[in-house]
Amino acid sequence: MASIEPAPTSGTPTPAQAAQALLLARPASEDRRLADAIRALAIDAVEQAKSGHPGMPMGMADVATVLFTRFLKYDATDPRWPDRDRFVLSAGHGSMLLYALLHLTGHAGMEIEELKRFRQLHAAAAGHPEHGEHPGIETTTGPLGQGIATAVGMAIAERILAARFGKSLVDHRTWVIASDGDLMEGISHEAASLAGHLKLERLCVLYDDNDISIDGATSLSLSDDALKRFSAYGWAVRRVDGHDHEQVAAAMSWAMRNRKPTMIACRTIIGFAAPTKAGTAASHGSPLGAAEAAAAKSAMGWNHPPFEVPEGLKARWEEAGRRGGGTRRSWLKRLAKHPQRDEFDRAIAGKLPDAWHEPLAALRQKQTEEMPKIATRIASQRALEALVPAVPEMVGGSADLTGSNNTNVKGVPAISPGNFAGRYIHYGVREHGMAAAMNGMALHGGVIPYSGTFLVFADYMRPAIRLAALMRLRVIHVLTHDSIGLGEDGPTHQPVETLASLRCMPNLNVFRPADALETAECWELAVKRADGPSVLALTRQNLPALREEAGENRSARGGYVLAEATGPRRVTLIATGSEVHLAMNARAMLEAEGIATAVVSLPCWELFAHQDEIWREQVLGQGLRIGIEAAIGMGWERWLGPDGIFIGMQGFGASAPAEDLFRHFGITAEAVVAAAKKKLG
Ligand SMILES: Cc1ncc(C[n+]2csc(CCOP(=O)(O)OP(=O)(O)O)c2C)c(N)n1
Ligand SMILES: [Mg+2]
Repeated sequence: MASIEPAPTSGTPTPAQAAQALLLARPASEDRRLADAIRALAIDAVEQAKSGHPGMPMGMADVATVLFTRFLKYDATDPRWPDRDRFVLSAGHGSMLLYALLHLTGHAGMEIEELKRFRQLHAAAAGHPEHGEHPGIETTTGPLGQGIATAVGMAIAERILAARFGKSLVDHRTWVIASDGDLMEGISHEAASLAGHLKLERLCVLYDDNDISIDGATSLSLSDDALKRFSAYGWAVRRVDGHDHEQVAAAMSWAMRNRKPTMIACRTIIGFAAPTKAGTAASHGSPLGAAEAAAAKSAMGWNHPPFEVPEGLKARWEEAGRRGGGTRRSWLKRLAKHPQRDEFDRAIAGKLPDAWHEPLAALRQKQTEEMPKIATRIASQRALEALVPAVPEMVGGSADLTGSNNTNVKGVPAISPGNFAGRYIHYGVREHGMAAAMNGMALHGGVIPYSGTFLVFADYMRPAIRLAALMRLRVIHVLTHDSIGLGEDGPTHQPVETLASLRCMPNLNVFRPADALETAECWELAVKRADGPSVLALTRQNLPALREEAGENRSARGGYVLAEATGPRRVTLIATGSEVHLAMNARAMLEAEGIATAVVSLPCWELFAHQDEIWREQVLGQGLRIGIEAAIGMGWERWLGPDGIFIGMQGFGASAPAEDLFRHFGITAEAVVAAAKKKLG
């Protein structure tokens, strides 16, 4: 029988603490015990690490227990089984909840030693859940709001694959635990609105409705009614007592029968069982402290040494971890006999079809014959026309700019509410939600998401792009209208600092192709890249074709000499995208004056940076280096060295026809020639 220890510090119990005392005074059911094991492990790991967040795992332990012992479809012996339910801990600060669940259910690689190393270097049990650290961690979370939006993408991918391969292979759900902070974040609005619109009925959000965030009571900053909000988005909603296992179970059954995405608001007490800290922000993000930790365990009637779970209880948990074994084995049998088996395996493994690049190679060849003068966004559409039919897992989209981003391919249908037999998504004006959903699709597997918006709005997606880079996900962002070259829409729409800000992000490849041929090359590289995201920065305005041979993908090395100097090089003009043809014009003028000048096209800095240094030096040359890009120059010193010259933007753009803007801001061949001659003296 559990008993309440006197609080280590005096003070009147809060209403939450009084409610908790009543609950803990009852004889603990076996289900409560299962949840207590989570609480005890969370307390111990945070104490040992001397940092971490005990409150959320303690508050949500009951809900998570019901999910993992009765509803979630999984098999701890194979955490990557493709038809498993996806579980996303959006409130990533509660990472110990996930680690405790993985441990208790018997996942290899999350033994008790791992929990003892919580938050230490190279531990799978990192501060926040990190995808790749353990196969049971479906996604990296921590930046609030990302998890719930990522889960929307997982749920979309599930439906798309179910439409493609049928219910016998793809038939699973996505479960999310989200906190007050997750729901306060703007991205949760985009994600929930999209999920409601698409009728993602297999998505269930378990809202940790504990009224507490870091600053204190959520009433300090929040008066929304989350249930009404989600209901207005087209979700089915319910509120339950998050410490009542049967109420939670009934709501989960209801969610599984529902034809809408569901949100179950679970009323919980943060830090449940801690006598003085429960129900307060004090339990959110720091160790309880030895006295409070001991008192919490005593309140639960938990009499075991740190990190010890009694054998019987551990056995019950491990049994839950094997619950899905039979279902998984029947699924494997169905897969073995399935006519689309090879195709399913290939798509899930992220392997491209054998001849995927052939239509693209043919397009590149054709482009050298036709030398089209088109915008790179149009060239991108032509590349997609070659790629999308050849790579059935590519799923496109745009944040309401389909006609501007040219991300659609004729004849490829869009998905619509309840109908997922399509390969294009109208994300609406929800860039952030879109980018996070794309991460979820890539994480789910079997889908290669690409989609578009204007380059300047990369800032609206940045947190999700950052997670894609961190998680090494194959997602491709088509970002058009990439400079002042977009013209009249003016400085709000003209990116100037965006390229630099994207290039400084680790593991993101930023492509800025110079013509139609380079665009096809960059697309090939982006699709081929299985270990990270790519951005394609593309023009609104037409650009001349610059290359006459298509054999080798020259963009693959990130940069190359497009036109060599006619004599020993005195000048190297280094440019990207729309400024490469300008460099070619300047070269012609300098050469006409007897100044031997080469032009280097540098479509992808990251790939170029990976090349051998000697080769790079040869490409960039020993003469005067001039960088040309219609953007701010930060970062260019890397290629130009201390004596180089940068021709580009110094500040924001302006509203005018593009040609006037290039003249106004001094980004012209004449300006390049003048700068070169002045420097050469
Ligand atoms: C985008 C983002 N902003 C801020 C934080 C820092 N942070 C971590 S948890 C949290 C809020 C805690 O409240 P809640 O989400 O309700 O979690 P609970 O305390 O109930 O576990 C904040 C602001 C974050 N992780 N992500
Ligand atoms: Mg909270």
